[in-house]
Amino acid sequence: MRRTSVKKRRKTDRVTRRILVLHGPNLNLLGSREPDIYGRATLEDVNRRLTAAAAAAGAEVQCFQSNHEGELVDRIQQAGREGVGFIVFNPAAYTHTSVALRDALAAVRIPFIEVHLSNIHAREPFRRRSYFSDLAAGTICGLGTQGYELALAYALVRAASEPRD
Ligand code: CA2
Repeated sequence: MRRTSVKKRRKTDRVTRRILVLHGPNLNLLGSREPDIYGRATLEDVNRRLTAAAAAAGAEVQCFQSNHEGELVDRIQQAGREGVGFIVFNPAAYTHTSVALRDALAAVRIPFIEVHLSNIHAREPFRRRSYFSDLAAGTICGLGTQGYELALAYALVRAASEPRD
């Protein structure tokens, strides 16, 4: 007789339907300066759209922005403890500098997409180097705020293929 084993979900198991959207330094200024590079939508607009799209798909999105590297590290570690299943991350300027954030993501082993509003390959040469791209499930850049929505859509498709808690 074939036995089907039903794995019970533990509190610490990853739940892809719980998604963290992380924004790095200066992204709180979105919509107020440099609209030619970063667009006119505010961070609040972006977060509102993502929260609504996730809710419509039965998922939960938490959004967090910080200008401080350590706070972002702490938030990633917290996500590891909370069983967050997927991270959508725009590390902003830390993309090009932060071993600490890279190590935090590697430690929690939560799959993530790296998002950039601008096309970092079409700007200054120092923006081409990322400390995250090789760890990421994928990267999206140059598509403005739509990049976040596409990343979320990917996370939701992944969630749909996983068993419900
Ligand atoms: O294109 C992106 O999303 C970036 O991650 C944005 C970072 C930049 O350092 C990266 O190279 C690419 C800068 C975020 C600054 O955000 C602002 C938004 C509005 C006004 C001023 C800054």
